[in-house]
Amino acid sequence: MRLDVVTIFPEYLEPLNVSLVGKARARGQLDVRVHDLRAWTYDRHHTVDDTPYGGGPGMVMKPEPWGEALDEIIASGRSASDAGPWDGTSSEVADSGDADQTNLPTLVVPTPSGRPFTQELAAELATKRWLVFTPARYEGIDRRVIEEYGERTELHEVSIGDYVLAGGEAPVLVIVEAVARLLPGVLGNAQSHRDDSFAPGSMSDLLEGPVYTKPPEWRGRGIPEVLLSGHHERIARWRRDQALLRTRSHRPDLIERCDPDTLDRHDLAT
Ligand code: 6GU
Repeated sequence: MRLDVVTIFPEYLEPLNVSLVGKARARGQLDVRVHDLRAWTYDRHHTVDDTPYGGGPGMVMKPEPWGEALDEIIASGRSASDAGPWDGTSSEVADSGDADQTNLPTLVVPTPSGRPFTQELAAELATKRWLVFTPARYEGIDRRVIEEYGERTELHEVSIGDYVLAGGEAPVLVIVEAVARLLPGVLGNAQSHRDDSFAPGSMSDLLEGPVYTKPPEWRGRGIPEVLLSGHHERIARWRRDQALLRTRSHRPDLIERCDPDTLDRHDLAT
């Protein structure tokens, strides 16, 4: 998968060199390209923002640098091989130069007014061969940029939660990590995300309960007896009860929303 990020703070994306995403890059599973938006400005001060039409506080990011940056990045993908390895399940055809979307990226626009980023959207983005992220500072990007590229490409405006950050760079790190770990071969063990909290069809969308490892006693605290019992059925039941209790305490909304058929008699008694 190819990932491009256009930002006025390229150094904010340095963590993409580390850990899971860094290793996926080193293995050639991810082709990450970070671009400085100011490379597409031509005045002495490399201006990327201006005052909002209609007045009000803050600044708005000017459309021209974004338009030139996105045009150039999109044009760089006009030959299909530029997007790196692909598993062959989708059409990878020679560039015909016409308006088909074969070699166009999916744009991801981080914004607090976007649709909520969920595991489901992460899984959808993980099926794409090319994502382009446009993290903004200030009060956001001139709307005409979103309109223009929303007509030319698939585009998702995405929020990572109900709080306000100073810019979209941290959300890009969040989204890229959530997507990268779903790519085939990136996580060591294909089972490791099967039971994730929020994974579709996992422990019926409950939060995960507590976990323990050696030593068997630490600062006078032991391990729940059942985990030492070797009784797999009782262990599974205990884990489910713990997941239910934790979900009821931290995320009662998930229990309200869940399919009642996924709860058994024991669940209802917990
Ligand atoms: Cl995607 N951007 C900003 N600036 N703030 C946010 C956000 C995004 N998601 C939640 N808060």
